[in-house]
Amino acid sequence: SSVGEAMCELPKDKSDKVDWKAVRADICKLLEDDKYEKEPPGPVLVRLAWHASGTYDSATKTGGSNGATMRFTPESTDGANAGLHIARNMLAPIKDKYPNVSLADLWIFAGVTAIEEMGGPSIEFRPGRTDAPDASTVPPNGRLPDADKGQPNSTCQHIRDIFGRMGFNDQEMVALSGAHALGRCHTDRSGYWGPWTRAPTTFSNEYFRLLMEEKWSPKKTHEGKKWTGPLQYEDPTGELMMLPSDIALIQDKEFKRWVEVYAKDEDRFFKDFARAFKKLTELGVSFPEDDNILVKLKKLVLG
Ligand code: ZEM
Repeated sequence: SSVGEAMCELPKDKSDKVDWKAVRADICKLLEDDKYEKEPPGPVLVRLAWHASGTYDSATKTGGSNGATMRFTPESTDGANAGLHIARNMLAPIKDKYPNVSLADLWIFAGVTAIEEMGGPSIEFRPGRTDAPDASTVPPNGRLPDADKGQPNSTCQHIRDIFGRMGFNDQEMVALSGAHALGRCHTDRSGYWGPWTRAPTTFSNEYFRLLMEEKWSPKKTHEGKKWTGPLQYEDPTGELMMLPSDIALIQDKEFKRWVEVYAKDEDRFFKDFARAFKKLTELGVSFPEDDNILVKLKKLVLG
């Protein structure tokens, strides 16, 4: 559609003028800001980049990170995006400081930077996303995955439906899920509680190791009282959690095959994750044929 084409134009005049190294330094400052000592911003910035991208529909070529449409309703009010205004607000001063950076690029660049700074793989980043001027290209709500859709029998089907719509295969779905090494669930955002790992600001293959090695059972109590939240799983200490959609990855033979691979081989996980995350965050974005910008960026940002 003409809308899609208009939105995909590379703002050559603008992203050429961006000092990406300086933008990265400001994101790093945010990641380390004492103000957020209790809960560092890295994980929620990764979730923002993922949810900005995860609305893509390959059949209609709508949704995705281009446009930064999560600024608009109804996307901003999608239950799946609860709490992400926190991440968007954190990045607003950086957008103000660098007016030539599109918000759509900044949301992805912040996620990529956060992953790298938390010890993850380096991920190729290309600028070129533009900001939609209004709500006319906002995708409908309901395109992001539900943590307990179809329990107990069809959660795997739901995961395949959602990620298949974006164009991912089983292996990529499992690799991407490894981002749950990071961060935690917040009862006031998703209704779920707790972190997946004991090192929620370190990017690692710990999520897969824990999935394979711990005994996971439905959470019954919380802080001495009956757990009244949605079905989630806990390890024997009750300190760590898994969503029904995480447990689905060890209930399905094909998914589990990849969980086992990544639990044993962190290098393989890093490699596959980096490729899949780049693909995710570029869905629906068109870049210029000649990748001079990318080359320049690599030099600038990665040295
Ligand atoms: Zn998540 N995710 N996710 N995810 N996610 C949460 C938090 C985080 C699902 C899901 O329902 C939830 C991917 C896939 C899937 C991150 C990254 C990625 C939370 C908790 C839920 C409920 C939100 C809260 O309460 O704050 C489901 C069902 C998924 C697929 C089936 C993929 C893919 C991700 C990135 C590549 C991250 C980093 C967080 C932690 C956020 C934070 O604030 O700590």
